[in-house]
Amino acid sequence: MARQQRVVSEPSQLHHARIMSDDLELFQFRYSHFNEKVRWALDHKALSHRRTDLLPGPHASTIKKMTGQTQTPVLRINDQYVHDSAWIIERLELIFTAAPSLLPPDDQTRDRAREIARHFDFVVGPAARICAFVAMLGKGRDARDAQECFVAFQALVAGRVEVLLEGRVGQGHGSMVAGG
Ligand SMILES: N[C@@H](CCC(=O)N[C@@H](CS)C(=O)NCC(=O)O)C(=O)O
Repeated sequence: MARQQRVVSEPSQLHHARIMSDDLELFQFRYSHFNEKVRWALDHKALSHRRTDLLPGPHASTIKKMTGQTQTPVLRINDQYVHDSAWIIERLELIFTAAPSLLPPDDQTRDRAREIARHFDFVVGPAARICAFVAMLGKGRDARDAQECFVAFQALVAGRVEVLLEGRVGQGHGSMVAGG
C-alpha cells in the first residue's frame, strides 16, 4: 500500500481561508524532477497538502483510474485530479491567487518563464537523470564519462537557475514530515 505523508505548514504561512479549506493531495514519485517541480510550487505557495508516494510500475493502474494516463505528478484538489506539472502550476496560479505567485505578472515575462520551465523539463532534467545513472552505474572509464556529463550538464543550467530558488522552496523532497 502507498505510504502517505503529510506536509505541515505554519498557520502564519497560510495565506487565506480558501487555502485552509481546500484538500490537496499530491500523488508522486519521490525521485522525479517533474514531481520535484510541483513540490517546489506547493512549498512556494505555502499550500498545506498531503503527499502520497507511489511505486513506479504498480503506480500505473492507480494513476490511470484518476486521470486516464499514467504519469506522475498528479494533484488532487478536492475532487478534481490535475496531471502534468505545467498544468498543475497553471491551476495553482488560477485558484490560489492570494498566495505567492509562481509566475511573473506581465505576459511577456510569463511566457519567458514558461519557456525556461520547458527547457528544464525536457533538456536539463533528462540530462541530470543520465548523469546520475552514469555516476551510479559507472566504474573505471565510465567515471570519466560521468565527469564529462556533469560538465555538459552545468553548461545547460548556466544562467537559468538564479531566479528559481532565493531560499523560498524546500530542498530535496521539501518540508515533508512523517504522518498518517
Ligand atoms: N509532462 C509531464 C511528464 C511527467 C513524467 O514524465 N513523469 C514520469 C516520472 S519522471 C512518470 O510518471 N512516468 C511513469 C509513466 O509514464 O507511467 C509532467 O510535466 O508532469
